[in-house]
Amino acid sequence: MAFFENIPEIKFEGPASKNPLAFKYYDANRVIMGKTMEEHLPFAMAWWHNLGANGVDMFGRGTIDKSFGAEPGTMEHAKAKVDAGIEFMKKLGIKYYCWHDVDLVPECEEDINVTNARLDEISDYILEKTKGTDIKCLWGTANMFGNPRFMNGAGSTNSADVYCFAAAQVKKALDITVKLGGRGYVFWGGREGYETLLNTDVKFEQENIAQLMKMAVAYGRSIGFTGDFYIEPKPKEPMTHQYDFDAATAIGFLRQYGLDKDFKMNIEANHATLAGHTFEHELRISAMNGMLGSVDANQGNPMLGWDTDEFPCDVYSATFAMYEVLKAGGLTGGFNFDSKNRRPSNTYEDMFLAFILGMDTFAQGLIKAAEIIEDGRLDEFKKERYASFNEGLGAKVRDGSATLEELAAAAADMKAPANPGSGKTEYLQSVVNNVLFNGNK
Ligand code: XLS
Ligand code: CA
Ligand code: CA
Repeated sequence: MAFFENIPEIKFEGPASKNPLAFKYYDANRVIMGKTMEEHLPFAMAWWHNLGANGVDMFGRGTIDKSFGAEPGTMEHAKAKVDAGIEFMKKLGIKYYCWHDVDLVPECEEDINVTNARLDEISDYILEKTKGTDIKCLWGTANMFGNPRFMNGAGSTNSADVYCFAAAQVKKALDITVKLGGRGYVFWGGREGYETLLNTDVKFEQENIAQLMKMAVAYGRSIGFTGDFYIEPKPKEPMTHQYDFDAATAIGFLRQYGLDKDFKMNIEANHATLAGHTFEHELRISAMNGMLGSVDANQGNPMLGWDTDEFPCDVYSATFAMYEVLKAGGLTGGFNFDSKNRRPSNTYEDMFLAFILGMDTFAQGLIKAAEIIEDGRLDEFKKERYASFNEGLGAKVRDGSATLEELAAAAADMKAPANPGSGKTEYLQSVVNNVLFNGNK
């Protein structure tokens, strides 16, 4: 059964096309810096938003019909979502998908064994339906934030019983990730944080989270999971204080508990901006620590202070992000559209238009980031800017042989340093604009 009968296969038609159901920039086979666009941009569909989110918000009911002809909450509906998802991905040429356990099947509140049996059944069904295609899992995760049992946290809970359920969900989600050939496994600490220190032992909670992650690594490796574990940082929402505030915080945590060899970052653009950073900042911090794994591709809304998960349309942001990704040599994961249609964009066609927007935005970002690198002016300026560390005392600082005494003696000789030189922010911004709009008359 086809769900999107009126939607054709989405093809590349080029920037001059006015066809809404065509790519203007994403040309899967176009080669940029030695790789095809498809290789640079392993796009993924987020099961929860695309097949689940129906437009419900704090103030109103759903506006978008995601029943796909079946009764929500049934296995029939779970299977209809698989069918719809595969048809959707095929029409867009998307090869990956991401999921939480409870996006795949309805959870049985009374008995986790029933939920687990449903996960076995749906993963068999996904494998059967994707056989002969190149559609695969990018990453899986356990939803350890929605169920009321996690109200005080999952790995950070005060209850050892709840902790067992968190562990059981992680174990099962890892089984299914491996079964579906996933590249990665995500920990997003939705409830791993606190509201008030008056009731919270932060050290105790963080140690328990680390222990859950250690057990996950041990188990994952024992069942043949060779991919990366990811932490997905987010500073707030739902908790007031979330432990994985940003990449720097999460990387410090992983190093402290000896988890840094198995974990990388899954950087979400909207979470970066909630933390008061740019998307590219979070990518840079991850990459320079050897921990850039995967990306949740979306954007926030600067007018609103929460996690709006909008489809990315900001070409500047995508360009700066792709500059970081290209400099880092690419992702081991992919670009998961953790993005949802706006509530009034409530047709099936809107689902496709949103992905076309997101894929074209990242394609434009890739094209322009490669042009910035090939242009060379930014890299050249940066190299020059630090040139005083190439020789003399600067070089001794870099190789670790300088002492505080000799630097102080040099300062005494100099009496005052020469002006360190202009940072040239405005010039560099104009270079970026020049590259971005070099086709304009
Ligand atoms: C929520 C997060 C979540 C993770 C996976 O803000 O983005 O969806 O990506 O649990
Ligand atoms: Ca996310
Ligand atoms: Ca988000």
